[in-house]
Amino acid sequence: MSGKLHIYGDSRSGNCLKVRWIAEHLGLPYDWTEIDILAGTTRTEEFLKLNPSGQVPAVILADGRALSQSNAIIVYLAGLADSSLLPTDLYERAKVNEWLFWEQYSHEPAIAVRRFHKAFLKKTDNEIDPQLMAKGRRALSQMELALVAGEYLVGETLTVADVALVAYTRVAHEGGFDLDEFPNVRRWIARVERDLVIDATPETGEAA
Ligand SMILES: N[C@@H](CCC(=O)N[C@@H](CS)C(=O)NCC(=O)O)C(=O)O
Repeated sequence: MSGKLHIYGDSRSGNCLKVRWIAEHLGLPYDWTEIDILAGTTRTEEFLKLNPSGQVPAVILADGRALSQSNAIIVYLAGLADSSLLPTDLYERAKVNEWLFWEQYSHEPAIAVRRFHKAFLKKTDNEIDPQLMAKGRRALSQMELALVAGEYLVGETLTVADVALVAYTRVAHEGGFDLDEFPNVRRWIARVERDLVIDATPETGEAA
């Protein structure tokens, strides 16, 4: 046990970057072990002891306990730091959860998965399930509508909902999605990238 947060992640993965951005935004010291998901490192016996789901991100907290699932990790870290990233008002907090669950069910499985097939596995559009484009566009349209009312997804400041959602939205074009169709979403991406001090150019241009 290092006494410091330890993140196991693939730096091309939005789910993993959520955790890094939160740690950096909150000034939490951390170590990072790079895990190459394409090399099967998440399936080794050693890694499966850390996260039986065989997925990154996974963390060992400063107190030695393990945690996985990107959104569970970022909520925990924001709570630990008593940060405004997690609203104290119960309704607002529930709205944050609404977005976090929605991200994992209706957004990431379409936008991140299509991107993975296109940018990582180099599949042609014809080889990719057409449902992914349709579902991803529906998700982007829902965000576009939500962002008519405000600058952030919940309330008037950055929350973990924005962090979770920006991870794959900002690189949706790598999955073939045209973000020009969603001007509110584009402005929100720039705002969240500025708040989190994320370089607007993705690390590799091809992340999972
Ligand atoms: N719901 C999980 C999804 C994690 C996930 O899909 N991780 C991918 C990388 S983005 C992974 O580890 N893939 C490797 C594998 O499944 O073997 C989360 O939010 O943490």
